[in-house]
Parts: sequence; structure tokens; C-alpha cells
Amino acid sequence: MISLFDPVHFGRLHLANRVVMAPLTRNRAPGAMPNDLMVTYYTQRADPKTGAGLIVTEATAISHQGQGYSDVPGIWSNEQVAAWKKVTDSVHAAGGKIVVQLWHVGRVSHVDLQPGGQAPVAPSAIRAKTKTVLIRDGVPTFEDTSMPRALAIEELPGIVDDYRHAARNAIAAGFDGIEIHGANGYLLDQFLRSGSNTRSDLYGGSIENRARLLLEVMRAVTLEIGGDRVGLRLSPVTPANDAADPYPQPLFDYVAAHLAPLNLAFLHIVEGATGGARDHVQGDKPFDYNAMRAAYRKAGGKGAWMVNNGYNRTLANQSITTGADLVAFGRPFIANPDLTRRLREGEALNMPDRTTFYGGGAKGYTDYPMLA
Ligand code: 8OZ
Repeated sequence: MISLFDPVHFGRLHLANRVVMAPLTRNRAPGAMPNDLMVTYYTQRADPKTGAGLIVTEATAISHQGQGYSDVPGIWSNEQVAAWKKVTDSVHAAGGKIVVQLWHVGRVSHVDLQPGGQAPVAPSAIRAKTKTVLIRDGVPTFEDTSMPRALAIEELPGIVDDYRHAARNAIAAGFDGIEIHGANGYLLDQFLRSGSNTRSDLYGGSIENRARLLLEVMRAVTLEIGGDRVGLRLSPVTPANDAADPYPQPLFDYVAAHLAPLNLAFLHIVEGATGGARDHVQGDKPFDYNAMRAAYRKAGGKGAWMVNNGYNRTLANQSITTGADLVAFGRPFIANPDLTRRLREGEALNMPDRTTFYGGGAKGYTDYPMLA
């Protein structure tokens, strides 16, 4: 029987096990620059004998406009590419694999984080009822997001270009691939869901129109670097960051089927409420993830089906035997650099300290103990 600890390959990703380190925002990159502390953190989790078969980095901004939190990294400049190269070199030297999660936050931002103090951009001028993390004088504070302005249709090709450019930078930085962040109420998810998208042009209204920007981005990045090292994260029912849609099933079944021709390496699905209840219901009825996967497979999609949210060893191994290919663990990887070893050997897990999730230094970041 296949287990979490068996190797697998999808596209160009040859993985030593099926345990994935989920993307985790940690706000330790002042000036949007990756740094040596981050090199240590990722390298601690990179050896697949003890750590992740694949690391997905923390969400990383594709442009200054795409940034919505203090001290999150970016990948739009040559300096950022050079700084990320230190991370990828060190992870590879440890035997690991790493993809970078490419992120545009859309309306989940604050004027203080935007170029020239301008309003954040969104499909429609509707403020997200959510908070962002601003670090003021070294202290993380949660503040309301700012009122966004609606993107003009003429601006959308520029957004697609920013993703394409970031994908090219990711390869230059030595990443094994990319994951597009299409989840958790950020820009691409804002376009998908009718609660944040009330446009009346080609990018709003019907499912086809709301999915248009996401699919354009996915086509652009797969043409740029090859679909076989591209993944996408989606969260069909999460209420995170005020994401809302009354009919998620036909929306995400449509998206899954239209991704199939792109020859993606993986689809990464957050089940339920991100970081919360796995059985969270949004919309008219409970979401059927098997139906979404079937829509993808029926359309010819061969990428890995990666699942995430609240998994433990038992649930993870169960899902591996019932159609999932990879399981992403978030908070357990914060506190357990050697999570894979602990899962394999049935060892107890360290508990993560929430007070050091966002911002700060080595404490609660690179100082969690490994097994002897
Ligand atoms: C927690 C805090 C800030 C950002 C996400 C990128 O939810 C995030 C995020 C999570 O995908």
C-alpha cells in the first residue's frame, strides 16, 4: 500500500516523500528581502529523510502592488532573486526541493504598504472585512485593510505580466518551480468569487468571466516556464479574508476542468476554512472535493492532487490511499523541522507558539528542537 513516505514524481518534480511543507507567512523579511535567517529556517526543513519532500515557500509578492503585509518577501527585483538563490542553493545542498508561492494580495492590503501610499487594487471597489499585519516599531499589529479601487480592464494584462515576470525570476533564483496563490481571498480568488467581483465586463458576472484572469495567469506562467513545474493553490469554500461565493461547486469544477490542458505539476486544495474547520460550508451545499478532482481528471488533468488543512498522520495516510497524491502540513512544520521523521516513527510533535507566528527573529522560527 502507498504511504506518505513513498517517493513520487509529477511533471519535473521528483519528490522523495509525499509530505509537503505548506506555505506559511512569517513576516521576517524586512524590505521584502529574503535573508540568512530564512536560509536557516528552510534548510532545517529540507532534508527529505527527516523533513519535507517538497517545500512551498511563504507567500511571496510578485510586485510591490501585490504586497499586503509588513515584512513579507518579494520576487520582483534582481536583488530579491539573488537573495532567494541563497535559500534554494542551501535547500538543494540539503537534498530538498522547493517551489516559491507567487502572490498578489489584491484588496487585502493597506495604503501604508502600497507604492506611493495608493489604494490597493481589486476586481471591484469593495473593502474586505478583514485585517492585515503591519509591523510598526517592531510590533506586529492587526489593522483593517484599506478601501481598494477597481482595476481597469486595460490594467489586467499588466497584472498577468507581473506573474509571468515573477515566474521567470523564480527559475532564475533556482526554484524547482512555482505555486500560484489562487486561494484565501487574495487577488485571483477575489476575481473568482462573486462576493468580491461585481464587474460587468469580460472579467465579472458568469463563471467563465470570473475565472478568466486566473486562467490567463496560469496560461502565461506555464508558457513561460513549462506547466510541469507549476502548481496552483485553491480554497473553494474558505471564508478567509472575506472570500464569499454562494455557488462554489460549479465555479471550482469549471476551474479544475479548464486547468487540465495546462499539464500542471500539482493542484493544492485547502479543504474547508483555512486553518479552521475542515467541514466548513460556504454556499448552497457542502463542497464535494471528489467531484472537483473528478472534473479535473475527466478533463485529462494528470497533476498531483495535494490536500491541506488540519491533517494528522492517520488522516493523511487515509487520504493518500483514497486519491490524494501529496499532503501539505502547515502549523506542524512551524514547530517540527523534522516532521516527516516524527510522522514516520510515530513520535510526539512539538506544539507551535502562536505568539511568534508573525514577525520577530529566531525565536519561534529556527529554534524548535529536532529529535536526537
Ligand atoms: C496568514 C497571515 C498572513 C497571510 C494566506 C498568505 O492565508 C496567507 C497569510 C496567512 O494564504
